[in-house]
Amino acid sequence: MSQDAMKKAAAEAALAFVEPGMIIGIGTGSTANHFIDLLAGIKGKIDATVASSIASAERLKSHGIRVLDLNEAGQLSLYVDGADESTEHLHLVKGGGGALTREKIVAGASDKFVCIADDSKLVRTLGKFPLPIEVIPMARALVAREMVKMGGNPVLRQGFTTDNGNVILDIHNLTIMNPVEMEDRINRIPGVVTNGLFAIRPADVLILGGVGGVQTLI
Ligand code: ABF
Repeated sequence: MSQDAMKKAAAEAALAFVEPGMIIGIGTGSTANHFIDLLAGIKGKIDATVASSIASAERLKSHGIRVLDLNEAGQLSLYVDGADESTEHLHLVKGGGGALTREKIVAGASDKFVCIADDSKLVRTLGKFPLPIEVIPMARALVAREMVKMGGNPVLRQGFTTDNGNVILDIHNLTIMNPVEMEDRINRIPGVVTNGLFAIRPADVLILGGVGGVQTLI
């Protein structure tokens, strides 16, 4: 079974959380893309979606699925998205695709966050995957210096601008023992829009596709 087939299996299992008339938050990335494509098969069942990126909004629209602005949608019942790393406590690192800020906003506006991934994303300790931080451009060097003080090795994501017009610093070499504390600490550095730790508001359900099938952690 390929890694992509495992992602698709996780996306398929997430369809069980879709209820009639829902407005659903939709994430970004290859696993979320599987979910979008599968959702197209039951699009008559839902009311609409809110997308965490321009790319996902375009994919949803190409399937004829209604996409709303979050401000008109109000509180969402469900948010389905991928991750770059997860612990068994459902603390996540996200943002490899650069959409972390919009993803965190949509997660914050959702009653239930179902994270979908292949089982290679399950780790004991977060940090092997470089932690993305979205930064207002004039604060790039300041934030980089502060992250060096925390033991990280910041690398500017080259040739990349977020949907919000900002830059991304990818922080290598972190061993994140306390994700809640680190998420808060990084967010307090001036110029940080947000960071890719989803620990203060973790996932509620984690669906992992693997060779033996799908497992669900709650
Ligand atoms: C988004 O897509 C992210 O937050 C994460 O960076 C990424 C996961 O990518 P993939 O589903 O392609 O593995 O959800």
